[in-house]
Amino acid sequence: MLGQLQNFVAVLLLASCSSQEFVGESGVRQPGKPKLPPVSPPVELEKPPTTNENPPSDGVSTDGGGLVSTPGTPVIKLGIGFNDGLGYHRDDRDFNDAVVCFEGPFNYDSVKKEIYSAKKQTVPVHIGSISACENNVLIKITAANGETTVTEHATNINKRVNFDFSPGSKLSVSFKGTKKNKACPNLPTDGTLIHQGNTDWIIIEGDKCRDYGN
Ligand SMILES: [Ca+2]
Repeated sequence: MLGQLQNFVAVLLLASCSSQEFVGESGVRQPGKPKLPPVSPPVELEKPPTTNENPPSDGVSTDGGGLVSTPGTPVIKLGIGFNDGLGYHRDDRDFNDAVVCFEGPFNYDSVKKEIYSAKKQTVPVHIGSISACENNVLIKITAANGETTVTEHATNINKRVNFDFSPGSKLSVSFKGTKKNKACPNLPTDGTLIHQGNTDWIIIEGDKCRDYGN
């Protein structure tokens, strides 16, 4: 009886052994490798969610409200150039007679000509002019709660001035003529403000500061 049991166990062991060998052999003989590709897609599937996280930080331009405080908002350089010779027969329209340039995490809507600060920050703003005509620039910063500060500077100070921005605050730049000559016959010197959205007088550009001129 014991002998029979030993034989039975031995048969079981053999069967088990040959079964493993058979699996092993079949794995070698059969072109089992095509089964590998289906294994890798799950790895690729992990990538799309990572990619989907990018669009939110992609919001360089504001979506109208502009009250975006996305931590990922990239630093942009903006140059606001003023051309004071509108109407002058030799007007070069170089938009470099006065400039306001700065950089930081801002959202700029190039259609609405609106600029919003993406975060709380202090930004050195370059204010300059080397025109024969003279003008001031008004820097208006409107916080998300409506609180507004306006400061006025002669553009020919040619230096950087620090401005404080709160998250979502809006920057509005206007120029005001103070002294004209024949090269800027239409520059209003009666206190009229020329806002940054007025493309006859002003250009707003990325990565360009026209801090040169005549
Ligand atoms: Ca000019």
